Amino acid sequence: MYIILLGTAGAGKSTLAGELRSVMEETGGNVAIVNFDPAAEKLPYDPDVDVRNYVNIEDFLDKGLGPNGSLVSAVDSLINYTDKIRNEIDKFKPDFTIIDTPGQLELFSYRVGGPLVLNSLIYNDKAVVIFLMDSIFFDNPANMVSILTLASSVNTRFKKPQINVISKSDLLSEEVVNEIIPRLHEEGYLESLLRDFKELDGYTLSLSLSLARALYEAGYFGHILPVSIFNELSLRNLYGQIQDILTEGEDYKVYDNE
Ligand SMILES: Nc1nc2c(ncn2[C@@H]2O[C@H](COP(=O)(O)OP(=O)(O)OP(=O)(O)O)[C@@H](O)[C@H]2O)c(=O)[nH]1
Ligand SMILES: [Mg+2]
Repeated sequence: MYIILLGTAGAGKSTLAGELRSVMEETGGNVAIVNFDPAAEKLPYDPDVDVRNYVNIEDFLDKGLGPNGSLVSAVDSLINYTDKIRNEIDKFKPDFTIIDTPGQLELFSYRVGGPLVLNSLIYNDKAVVIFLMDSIFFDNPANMVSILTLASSVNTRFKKPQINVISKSDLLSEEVVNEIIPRLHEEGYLESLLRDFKELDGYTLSLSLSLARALYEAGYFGHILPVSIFNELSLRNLYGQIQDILTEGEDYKVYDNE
């Protein structure tokens, strides 16, 4: 079973990969981590499987591509190695495999290559997407709409069960944690925040209101979970939600939009 960590650059994916593995292994599970970032330089964990052993970002840079184009091409080229990578993962016989992806989110939210490669790797196995929404986006309601719209875009690409995590939640104010986040799923709440927020020009307000309405109408507020690596309970809550979706009780298909 796969846990795919996705999110904007610096949202905390790699750090969460290592911390989540520790919490998951406390209960006796066997967890493998795959570094899926061909351009990663330093990782805060020791990867069990590493795509840097299959593609070399320098080869793409040498062909004259810039750093962003090189990463896109390097990830696309992983399609040639997904069988080998899966075999390598299977040798660990993991209960769960965490995939740590690059922060260049366009790979997974707008292009076809990223989802294609990951779906080829996952093949017939179950998978959950953890989308990390950096806490910096929760400073005002227009930014909340932007990041939730991006989360919904990832969801339409992958069509997998998805938990939207607010990462680095230790950096949020108490008001946001205790009063705003718990109410986000209430129909119309985000729109009321937008109307009360006086700093938006007319165009931004009108566009944000329409997007917020569309998110509610699509029923997009299922799982939003604040998580901090400094709060072990939040990591255990995340693990609990992953288990609910992948292993326990409720039918996996309930979350599967396919
Ligand atoms: N305060 C706080 N900082 C965090 C938390 N999680 C990660 N960070 C910090 O956020 C920064 C970025 O973390 P990474 O794990 O490298 O983020 P990433 O999403 O893997 O970044 P890219 O791979 O470059 O996209 C690091 O300085 C981490 O120490 C958290 O829960 N709280
Ligand atoms: Mg990273």
